[in-house]
Amino acid sequence: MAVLDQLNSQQAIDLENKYGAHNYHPLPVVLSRGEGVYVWDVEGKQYYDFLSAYSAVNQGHCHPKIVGAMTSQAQTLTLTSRAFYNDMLGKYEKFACEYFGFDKLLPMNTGAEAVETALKLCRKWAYEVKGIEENEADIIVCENNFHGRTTTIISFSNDPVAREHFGPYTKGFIKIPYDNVGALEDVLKNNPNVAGFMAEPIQGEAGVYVPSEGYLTKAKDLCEKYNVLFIADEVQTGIARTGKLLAVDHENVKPDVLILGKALSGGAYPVSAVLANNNIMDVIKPGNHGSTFGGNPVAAAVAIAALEVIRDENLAENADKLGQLFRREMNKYIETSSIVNLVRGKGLLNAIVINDDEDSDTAWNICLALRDNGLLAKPTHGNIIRFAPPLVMTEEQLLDCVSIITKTLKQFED
Ligand code: IF1
Repeated sequence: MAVLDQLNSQQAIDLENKYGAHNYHPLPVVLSRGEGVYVWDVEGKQYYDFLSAYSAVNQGHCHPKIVGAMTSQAQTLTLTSRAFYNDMLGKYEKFACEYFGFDKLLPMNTGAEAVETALKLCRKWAYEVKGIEENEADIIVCENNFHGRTTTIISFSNDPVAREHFGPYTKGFIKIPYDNVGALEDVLKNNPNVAGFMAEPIQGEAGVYVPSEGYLTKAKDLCEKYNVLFIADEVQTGIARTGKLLAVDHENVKPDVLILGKALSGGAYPVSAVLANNNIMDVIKPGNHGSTFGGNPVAAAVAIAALEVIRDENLAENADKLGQLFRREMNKYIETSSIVNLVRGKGLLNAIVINDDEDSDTAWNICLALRDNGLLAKPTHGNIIRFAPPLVMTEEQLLDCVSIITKTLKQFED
């Protein structure tokens, strides 16, 4: 078999099982093409993509403007490393800083790298600006968080599957319940060594938990009161996914440090970023931090195009409108459903809770049936199914998806 021979689905799955580390348990479908809201498997069957690569493909698969920018730059200059300047990085940094309203941007590649960058930035600011004793900085995080899979990040995870047997763990993190202002204030009041508070404005992997109205505002106010950096991890909720450019925009909250990834590139290329104002970002000096590919010319060209698409195609407004339609239509079904308890979310980041135990395989079986009916989604934890289609979806396509979802769920009704 030549390496690029066309495979059928089972052959592709067998190759991955034989030669690939088993660090995922994918839904059994083998995709070979994507365009807009659709993907096709190797046998040519078409599906609606209702996961968008966990909100990385907000602009739709293979968006021509993004692919065009990537192709053009890839034929010109792909990588210089940061040992030298290049003519794309400064343009991207200026564009993105003005786009999100910050003084500076530190370019990285993956979401986890950007989270690690934000944690290092927060600690250095704490020692050099706030004046916390060296190596004593604490950063507050939330229970049931998901910020990536590096050793430091899983050190403050409470997901045993992500955390166990990867010790020893990094110190300097305090966990509090999500959406609990009192718990945040208690820690801030009693711990002078807190450098920052990092949170997802909506907890994605935990099951699309939307916090109470005003939570982000109160959290930011407390951070200001106690001179602590508010770090918003918008890797999944950002880039128009929740119906605003950023999820924090629903409360007009400006984080001290903003973490972006995923749809910052429209899913075409690994691009992530940390944004902050000079009083914070200027603690970073040459040699403190970086990455071979961070800020490369292709990433810069792709990110500019991806952000222009979000703006020019009004994708935040579309996500807001279609998200309301989706929850309205799903709630009509839920009124008479024995299998779904509720639908929750903001914009086009939604989830349904299946009326079965956490460790049942009902949600998984529902996703297999959705696949057979032409729509791809995957459970988050246990009995919760996340629904996150590309933001370029039309109302007609969304209603088609709602009918596929409700028809499929009815197959599991008592
Ligand atoms: C996988 C989860 C989602 C993220 C937030 C940082 C990162 C992520 C809020 C790290 C990444 C991805 C990782 C991907 C599946 C997906 C995921 F299921 F893992 F938890 F979306 F909820 N902050 N989330 O959601 O970004 O390093 O991956 O670029 O690991 O399977 P990354």
